[in-house]
Amino acid sequence: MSFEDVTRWVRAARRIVLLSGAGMSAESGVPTFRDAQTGLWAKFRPEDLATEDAFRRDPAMVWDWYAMRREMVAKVAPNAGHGAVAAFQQRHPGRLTVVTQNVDGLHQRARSPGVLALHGNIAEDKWLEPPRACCEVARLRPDRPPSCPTCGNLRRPAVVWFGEMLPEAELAAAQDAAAACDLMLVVGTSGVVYPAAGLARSTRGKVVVLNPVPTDLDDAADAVLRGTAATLLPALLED
Ligand code: BV8
Repeated sequence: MSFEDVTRWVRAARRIVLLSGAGMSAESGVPTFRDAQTGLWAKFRPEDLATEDAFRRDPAMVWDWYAMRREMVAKVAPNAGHGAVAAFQQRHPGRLTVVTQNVDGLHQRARSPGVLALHGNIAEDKWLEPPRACCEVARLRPDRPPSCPTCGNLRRPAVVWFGEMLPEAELAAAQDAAAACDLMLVVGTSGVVYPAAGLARSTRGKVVVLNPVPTDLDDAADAVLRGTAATLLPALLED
C-alpha cells in the first residue's frame, strides 16, 4: 500500500485511533524506551528498572533514574508530529483519539484533547504503600525518594511498572476506541509491550504502522509507512 492509499483511508475514516509509543517523542529529543541507556544506568535494561522490585531493592537509584528522565522531558517540546495530531483533532472534533504508551506528557502539552495515557505520567508521584492519615498531612522528608516522616512510606513515580495493571478507565476507553475505529495509526512503537500493543491486533479498523524500521506489529498492519512521526504525520493529517 502506498502513502496515497493511506491518505485516502485517513480522509474516508470517521473514527481514527492513534496509538503512539516512544518513537513519537524521539524527534523532540527524548531517547526511546529501548535506546541504549546512558550514565549510571547503562548496565540496566529499562524493563528491569521500571519495576516495583527494582524500586524496593534500591529506591534511590530508581528514583534518580526517573528524576533524570523527568528533568530531560521538562526541557523538550512537542514536535511537528504531536502538533499535526493536535491540529487535526482541533479541525475534526471527536474524530481522532490519542492512545499513548508514553509517560512524557508531550501529546497533552501539544494540546491534544482526551489523551488516553495507558502507562501514567512521569511528572507525577504517588505513595508506594496505601497512604495513612500521617502521610496525607506530613511535610515530606526531602530524601531520594521523598518519604513520610511518620511512617516512612515512600513516594514513587505515578507510572505503570512492568507487572502492574494498567489504569482501568484508560484501558477500557482505549479498547472501546480500538473496537469502534475505522483506522488505527500505530506510530513509534516497537509493539512489544502488552496489553498496549494488543490494541493493534484487536482493532476493527485498518492498521497502518508508521516507523522507520520493522516492528513486531508489521504483520498485523494493512499498510506500513517507513518514516518518522514528525515527517509522516504532518503530511498524512493535513486535511
Ligand atoms: C501487565 C512506564 C497485567 C514506565 C511502561 C510477566 C509478568 C507480568 C507481565 C508480563 C510478564 N511478561 C510479559 C508481561 C507483560 C508486560 C510486557 O509487555 N512485557 C514486555 C517487555 C514483553 N506488560 C506489563 O507488565 C504491563 N502490565 O501486563 O499487567 C499483569 C499484571 C501482573 C501479572 C501479569 C499480568 C505493564 C506494561 C507497562 C510498562 N511500563 N512505561 C516507564 O516509562 O519507566 S512501558 C514502556 O515501553 C514505555 O511506556 C514505552 O512507551 C513502552 C513501549 O515501548 P515503545 O514505546 O515501543 O518504545 P521502544 O523504545 O520499544 O520503541 C520505540 C520505537 O520507535 C521503535 O520501533 C523505533 O523504531 C521507533 N522510532 C524511533 N524514532 C522514531 C520512531 N518512530 C517514529 N518516528 C521516529 N522519529
